[in-house]
Amino acid sequence: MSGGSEPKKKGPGLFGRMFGGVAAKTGSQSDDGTEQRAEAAAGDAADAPPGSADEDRAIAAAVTEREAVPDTVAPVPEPAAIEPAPRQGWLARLKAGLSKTSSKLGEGITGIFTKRKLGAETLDDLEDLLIQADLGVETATRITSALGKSRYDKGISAEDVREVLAEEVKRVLEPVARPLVIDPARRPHVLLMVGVNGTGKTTTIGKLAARFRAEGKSVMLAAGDTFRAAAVAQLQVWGERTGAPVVTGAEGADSSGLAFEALKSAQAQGTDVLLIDTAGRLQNKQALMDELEKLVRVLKKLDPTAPHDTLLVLDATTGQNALQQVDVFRERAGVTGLVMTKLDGTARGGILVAISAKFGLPVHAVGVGEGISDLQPFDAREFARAIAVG
Ligand SMILES: Nc1nc2c(ncn2[C@@H]2O[C@H](COP(=O)(O)OP(=O)(O)OP(=O)(O)O)[C@@H](O)[C@H]2O)c(=O)[nH]1
Ligand SMILES: [Mg+2]
Repeated sequence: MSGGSEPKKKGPGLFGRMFGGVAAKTGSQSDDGTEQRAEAAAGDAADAPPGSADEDRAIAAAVTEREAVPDTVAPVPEPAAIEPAPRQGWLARLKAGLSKTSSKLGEGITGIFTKRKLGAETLDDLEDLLIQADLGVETATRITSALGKSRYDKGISAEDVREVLAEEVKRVLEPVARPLVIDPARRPHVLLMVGVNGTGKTTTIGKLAARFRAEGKSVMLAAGDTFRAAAVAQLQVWGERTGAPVVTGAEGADSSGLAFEALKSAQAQGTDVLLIDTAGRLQNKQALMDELEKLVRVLKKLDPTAPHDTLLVLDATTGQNALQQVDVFRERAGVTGLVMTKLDGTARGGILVAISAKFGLPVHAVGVGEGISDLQPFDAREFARAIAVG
């Protein structure tokens, strides 16, 4: 095994710089809430395509309903101390999470290439194995043709095959491994978090908020998951931990109106980053996907360039369904980048390779645990080696 197990240095580390004395802004954020809500409704009605009177009525109703319940903004706590991210340990967790995939691949490759020569038959078997590991037909074919064209005309060891696999997987992942870049010219840079239920959206928001705060940025969180009170409470805990104010609405309130208010407030305060949480939704639920489209439309009334990033959070244990999630969320919510969580569990990480080959969307970060520092930038080489070599 080569130097693949050695964590690559990534500058001073995401959490390396501690708070630079930048306190979260504490100005009142909902004192003109009624006006904002009215604006949201009016704006939406004005922009609605012809024949969408129903939608206008629905928005107006939602806004009226919200007016009956005063919105609150969680009190802003002192910024909590955030531990620097231990990068050693991270790779071990990634490897452990992907060990099921890598050992299955390893055993399979050993089985195929022990006592057999490289040829059409062994390559077919390898292709099947790679497809079973969720890597996708395109990548599987790419790997087998790379091997077919290789100099290994007679014997090839299982180790050699795994090295070729690592190299080809890295080649697929390298173009998509792109860090999340916050544009300092935008105040705020708006990040919208979307995905199916339970993938880790809220947790990822918390981890990102911690990272941005550690970089000295001011951060605001919007509790756009208004379906469950617990979801709001969960985000408030992250707000407390990271010293970021949380804009909340009443349970069942219109999430577009809430996002609108949060953006207006963040604009007024010159906040650097606004992170908007949304309720989990299955990609095949039309009404819920419509709601997400509406949320994006409403944000654009205040800032036509917002949201600046729409991140789809994928659960690494999901498998093939993740492909469909990307397809639909990209189409309906304009997803600009991906975050894959739970790579510390019994992950089926191969799917990220298939997704990358098919969609080419940036993969900004991966989650390897529930803790505040368990979100790391996506590293193509480390991931490829964790899958292929173990
Ligand atoms: N092991 C592990 N657990 C994670 C990771 N990210 C999130 N979780 C856990 O996954 C569960 C769901 O996370 P949430 O952040 O609530 O997910 P969500 O997408 O906001 O869920 P909904 O709002 O219900 O759609 C929680 O128990 C998290 O602690 C990760 O990278 N690794
Ligand atoms: Mg959530």
